Amino acid sequence: MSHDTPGGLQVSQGGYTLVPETTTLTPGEKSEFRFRVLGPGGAPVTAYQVEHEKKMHFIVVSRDLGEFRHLHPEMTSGGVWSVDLTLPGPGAYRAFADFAPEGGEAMTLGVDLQAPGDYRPAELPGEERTSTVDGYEVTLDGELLPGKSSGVQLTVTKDGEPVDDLEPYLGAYGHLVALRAGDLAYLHVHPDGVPKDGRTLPGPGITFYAEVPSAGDYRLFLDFKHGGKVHTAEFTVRAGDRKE
Ligand SMILES: [Cu+2]
Repeated sequence: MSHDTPGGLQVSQGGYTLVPETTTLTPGEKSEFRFRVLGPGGAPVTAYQVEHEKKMHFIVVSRDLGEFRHLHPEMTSGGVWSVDLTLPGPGAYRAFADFAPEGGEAMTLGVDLQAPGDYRPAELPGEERTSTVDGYEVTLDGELLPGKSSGVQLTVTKDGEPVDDLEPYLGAYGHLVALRAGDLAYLHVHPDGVPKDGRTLPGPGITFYAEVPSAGDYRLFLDFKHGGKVHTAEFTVRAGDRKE
């Protein structure tokens, strides 16, 4: 893993540029969002590597980190990616394209989106290690250590019982996105183990390895699949608080 600028902070990086057809959307209205990635020669990239079962992961968050969407656009002709997108309310949003061009390195490009209207940004919730979503309770254990890879474990329960039959989602039992509060730096987090590797159980625990670039607050979004549906649990974790 490289140690230069974190992902997601730039719209253009290493010769690749994220080009949305529009950056202003009507709040609360579903629209087709289209974008391209232009390569070093200026032509749209049409060949991508599959990562976590998809060629393109598209994440949209509100700038206050209160809203999170993890979408998988379809590639249409000419390297144009298309996805149905609803920005739930007025405000400023950040969209991330997480991909690896064929023959190139994985990268995450980011661009601002706007939904006009009055809004009040929400405060980032304080550190919280338990998240409730769709009747599931998810607990996060472990620390994020600045500049160091560290393991965090998420444990899923429902009605007080451990959930031990998680369903594979994007080639793992969970998919975790971590964003730094303040600038929305986008961090790659890697699951430990994959389904059917002979050692990775389908819950209730899911282990990830993350390396955060600095001390501070991070918002974590865990997607997991159970009962045929994808659920997203959200956490605030403060990195660098504890002495080693
Ligand atoms: Cu994805």
